[in-house]
Amino acid sequence: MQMIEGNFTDADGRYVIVVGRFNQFVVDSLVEGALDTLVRHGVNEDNITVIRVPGAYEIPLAAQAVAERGEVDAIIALGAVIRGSTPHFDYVAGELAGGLNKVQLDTGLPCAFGVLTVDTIEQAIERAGTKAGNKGSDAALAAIEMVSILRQLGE
Ligand code: INI
Repeated sequence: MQMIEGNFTDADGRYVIVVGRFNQFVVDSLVEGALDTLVRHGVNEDNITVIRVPGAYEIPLAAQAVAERGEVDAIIALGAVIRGSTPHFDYVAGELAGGLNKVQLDTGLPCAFGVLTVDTIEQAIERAGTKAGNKGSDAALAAIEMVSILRQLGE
């Protein structure tokens, strides 16, 4: 039997964090978590780029531009989409998830999904470095793992 899984010991790739600035109070903690996780797993700070876009809706287009330019091993998408009293949430979150997945499938570049899609600000805060962990950190780990897996698969 052959088992292929990612490891976290040779995280020396080039990472781009694409972050939607909307709900910045929460999002800044996600960025902090992602940066901390990348660096503590051995990624050189010089190999990390942070791109700030207006909101989550803009993330896929920026991610696509990054992927097409090359010279990157993974993208980490961060943001916070918080439900309001109108259907706006569904459009933003839906287009974000579909668009980001399209980028990773079209280009073969791992795009980790670290965008909170929650009903309340409290739920967002819980997931941005308080009692439910830090989804920015989780997304960074997923990115490191996918880089490792794709390398083993010869990509
Ligand atoms: N963008 C977010 O990242 N989170 C939100 O909660 C949000 N809400 O609720 O409106 C949001 N909207 C902005 C959107 O992402 C675009 O920036 C905007 O529509 C301009 O294209």
